[in-house]
Amino acid sequence: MSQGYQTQDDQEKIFLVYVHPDESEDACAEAELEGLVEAAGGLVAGSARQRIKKRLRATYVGSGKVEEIKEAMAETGADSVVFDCELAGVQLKNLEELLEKRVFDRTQLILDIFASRAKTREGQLQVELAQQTYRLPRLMSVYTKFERQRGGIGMRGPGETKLEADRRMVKDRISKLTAEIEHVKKHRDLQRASRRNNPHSTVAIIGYTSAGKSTLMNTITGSELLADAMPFATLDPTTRKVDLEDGFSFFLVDTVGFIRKLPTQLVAAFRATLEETVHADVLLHLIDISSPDWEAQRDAVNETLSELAAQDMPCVSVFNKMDAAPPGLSDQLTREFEDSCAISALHGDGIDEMIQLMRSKLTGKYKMLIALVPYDKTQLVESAYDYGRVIKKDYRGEGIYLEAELAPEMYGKLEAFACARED
Ligand SMILES: Nc1nc2c(ncn2[C@@H]2O[C@H](COP(=O)(O)OP(=O)(O)OP(=O)(O)O)[C@@H](O)[C@H]2O)c(=O)[nH]1
Ligand SMILES: [Mg+2]
Repeated sequence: MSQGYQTQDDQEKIFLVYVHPDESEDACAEAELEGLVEAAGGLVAGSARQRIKKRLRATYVGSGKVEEIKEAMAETGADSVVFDCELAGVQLKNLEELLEKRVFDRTQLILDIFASRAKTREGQLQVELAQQTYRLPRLMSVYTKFERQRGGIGMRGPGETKLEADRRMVKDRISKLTAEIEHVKKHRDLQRASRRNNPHSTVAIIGYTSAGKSTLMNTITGSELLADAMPFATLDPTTRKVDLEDGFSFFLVDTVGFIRKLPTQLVAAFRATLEETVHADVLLHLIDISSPDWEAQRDAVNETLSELAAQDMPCVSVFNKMDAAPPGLSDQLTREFEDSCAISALHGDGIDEMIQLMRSKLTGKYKMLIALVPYDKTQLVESAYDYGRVIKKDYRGEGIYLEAELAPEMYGKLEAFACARED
């Protein structure tokens, strides 16, 4: 549990309602929702399951089910109820009236976790944008309920004007946030461009939340980022430079965790952050094979990658937590899947092989250059060692003869001096 100071007594008791159309998603979806509730500091009071074939406009689930949920909530002493879906404003309002408890949906739960975790200005802006975007179409229902509860002189009948004013306020706030995020994004683009001028490759660690991304980052770089079993421990992408013993260097980026059906508002708001992923040269997709749901989790990550149009990027599948996985599974998977390896980020096993595989993916992008570089550009020849592999270097009267495999950016800088291969 994240909030160590809370006792069981003051934790909010939350009742969970699962609404999947078929059984195939149950295990993954249910474990995930429980994890999210815990990450938000709540206590699971109980749960109900409804196979939803057709959502009802008024209450999402049928009236019989609403009654059943109400009874179960009374029995378990639940304070509130979360539905594992996205509810419309009118559904939230009706369900709250019928159940006489606070009702929220999966998106609100995730937004709540993000809001309490966001540390940097960028993270906070992104979460607020997602929250305001979620709020806008639901404003009316919030107000009708609010007004009815408070009542009293000066509070009666909000009327269209107040509602409209509130909508306008939220819209203004959304435009302001969007502009600020755009500003942050420009800064980020500049940073990325300056990294490009200094063309080490960028490797992004991606994966389902709690797959072990921050742990891997810590193991490789010796940093001390927060690594925790709770979902969404990492919200802000962190970049570190890694210098290997043989002189090869690259940037490693730790990213926000993905989950099943990441709410669209969050994908939109976190686009700037997630774009860090898209601009990487290679992805390390971490898959926690100690989880029985690893396949569904892997698919969820791939779906989000598609949304970002990043599904065809060079990618290594890294089966993590092999120390805690069923015996034999990691061997079987690495045999079955191309460009894959198995590691234990926690204990450091398999990391060297993973780096080799990652480098081979990078060198696939390298270009062969044969050049005669003038002596006033000696510095460029020296940098070639950092950004690729130098095969031959020879000091000649006319300049430095160079044969090397280079990252595209470095190739670009030396291309002007290309010459024919000597025999
Ligand atoms: N047994 C085992 N546990 C691991 C391994 N790698 C990570 N863990 C544990 O898994 C939990 C989650 O690790 P994190 O590194 O925070 O995961 P993450 O992918 O960064 O998670 P988010 O930032 O929330 O997306 C922690 O409790 C780690 O100690 C591993 O190789 N073996
Ligand atoms: Mg993390």
